[in-house]
Amino acid sequence: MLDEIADMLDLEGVERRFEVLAYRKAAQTISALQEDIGELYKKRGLEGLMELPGVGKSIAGSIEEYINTGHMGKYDDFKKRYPVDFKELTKIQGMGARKAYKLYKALKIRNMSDLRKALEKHKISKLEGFGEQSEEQIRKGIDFLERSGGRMLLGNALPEAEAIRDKLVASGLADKVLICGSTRRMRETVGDLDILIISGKGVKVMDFITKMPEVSSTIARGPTKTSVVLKIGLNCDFRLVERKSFGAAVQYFTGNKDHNVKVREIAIKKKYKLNEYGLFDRKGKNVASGEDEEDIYKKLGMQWMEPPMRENRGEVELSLQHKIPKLVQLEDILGDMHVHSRHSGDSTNSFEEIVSEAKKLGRRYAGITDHSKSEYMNRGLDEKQYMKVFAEIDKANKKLSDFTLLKSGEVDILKDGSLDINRKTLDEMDYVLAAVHSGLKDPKEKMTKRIVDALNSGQIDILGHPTGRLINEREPLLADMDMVFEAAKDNRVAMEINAQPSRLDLNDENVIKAKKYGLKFAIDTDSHRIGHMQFMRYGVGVAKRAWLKKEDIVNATDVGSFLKFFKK
Ligand code: DGT
Ligand code: CA
Ligand code: CA
Repeated sequence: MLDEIADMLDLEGVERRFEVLAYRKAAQTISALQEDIGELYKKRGLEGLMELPGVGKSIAGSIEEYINTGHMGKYDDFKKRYPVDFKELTKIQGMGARKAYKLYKALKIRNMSDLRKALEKHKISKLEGFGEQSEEQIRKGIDFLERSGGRMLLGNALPEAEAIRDKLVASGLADKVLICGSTRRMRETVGDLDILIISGKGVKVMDFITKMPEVSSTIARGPTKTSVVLKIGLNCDFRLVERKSFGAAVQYFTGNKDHNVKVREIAIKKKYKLNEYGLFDRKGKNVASGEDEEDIYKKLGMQWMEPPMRENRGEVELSLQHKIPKLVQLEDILGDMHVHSRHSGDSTNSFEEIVSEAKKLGRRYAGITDHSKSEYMNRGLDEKQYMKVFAEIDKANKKLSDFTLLKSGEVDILKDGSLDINRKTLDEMDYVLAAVHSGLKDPKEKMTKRIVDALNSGQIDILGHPTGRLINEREPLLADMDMVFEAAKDNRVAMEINAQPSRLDLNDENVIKAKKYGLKFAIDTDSHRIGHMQFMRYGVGVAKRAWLKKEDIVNATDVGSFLKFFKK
């Protein structure tokens, strides 16, 4: 609601730009809170709200009003003047609140269904300031939105699945609970959750599930399968499995389907029958009747592999030859090369907090990568400010015995392929992380040249979130990735696997491609909050899906070897 108020304030004209910023900032703060804002208010009242960064008296009052009454007067007033579903419409790429409001004024479009009708009648192309191309862009935007339809980010689905699993285990009703499906394979988005359970108390387990606070409604309930809709907007299938079938069920429901089809063909060739109940020989005896799926693979003469590999991308063939690589593990990651600190605008982390959290997670070094000056919205740093931060890093390091902070920056690659920080300052960095942040829709040739020129400058060590995509929100930038990878190889630049759940950039497919060029990778959390440092596992998931080994990862070594890699 606060974000939408900001959108509507923005329509009122430039005089209100400071209010727009205030509402945006407050919305950002609240969405990043670890704690539920209602809880915080219950505990600490209006005072507590006003202590949140960017939340002043007036906004705190609105929040209080909303918590107590379910309404926000300010929001309702604005809505009367701008009766448009901005939240829905601005999900369309390239559709800002301003454009949506123009469509409302001209064609009375209030929501998606109005917009679709207008598109059908080609009304938009005839509007002043819109035209054919603009109409086509809106149509494409809607298509993209639909394509992503209903798939939730792994970063939202996995913690929910784990919370449910933990509650089932804690209830004492289930002997074993395992999350399978695309979640176990660490796919970047998840269509639904698949949870397998062993329990001697089937009826009670199903009762427990349908009454969980996470569940909003029950789709179907049977003795061995219950399907529910979760409040977070995801479906979840629960299956009760007998102990003697558990291994087979885990293998089956982990998938993916194409992998399963291949494995079943191998079973048939070896005169077995494989299904979710077991691996049966000609006499109908289950020869892999354990809780462990590894047995199924073993009996078929195959080597077991981690679930992220199971996408039918050659892993079955490799497994038959017993050549499955030893994949990189979360514990192998000793450094985090992309961490923001409170020195630039969009983070609140202090060095102390970063070090203490990183240590807790088993890491031994971290690179501080505050934004550079072109990111003025985020109070990016100029040369002088970087030097000050570096001095502070030196000071902090003197006090640390078992941890190293590294000097870096998330330096902007400008439109002409140059970096927005001068050479002298870049030379002071332990390594340089650079990224594109603007003009993401530029044509392919222009974008390719921009990135390749930047890589050829010889000043970059890690290319941050190389495609700029935001899953379900923003398409990747257009660049010839073969040319990018080629240039990266020539200049010894590592590709980032950005572990933010909405980025996962590079994605698995691009990592597979980059690996063919012999490139190395940095798996980074891009943390803007301390809690983000735990996102590392999603980046490792991408790496596993691309079959990466420890040797492929520049930050899966000690700090000395990490730095040596970039000595040019
Ligand atoms: P999702 O939910 O779209 O993110 O992807 P999955 O992989 O979780 O797919 P889901 O939930 O439809 O089914 C879970 C697993 O069950 C799937 O990965 C493999 C297995 N499975 C589902 N349908 C079939 C099928 O028709 N044949 C075979 N062999 N396996 C299937
Ligand atoms: Ca699923
Ligand atoms: Ca399913």
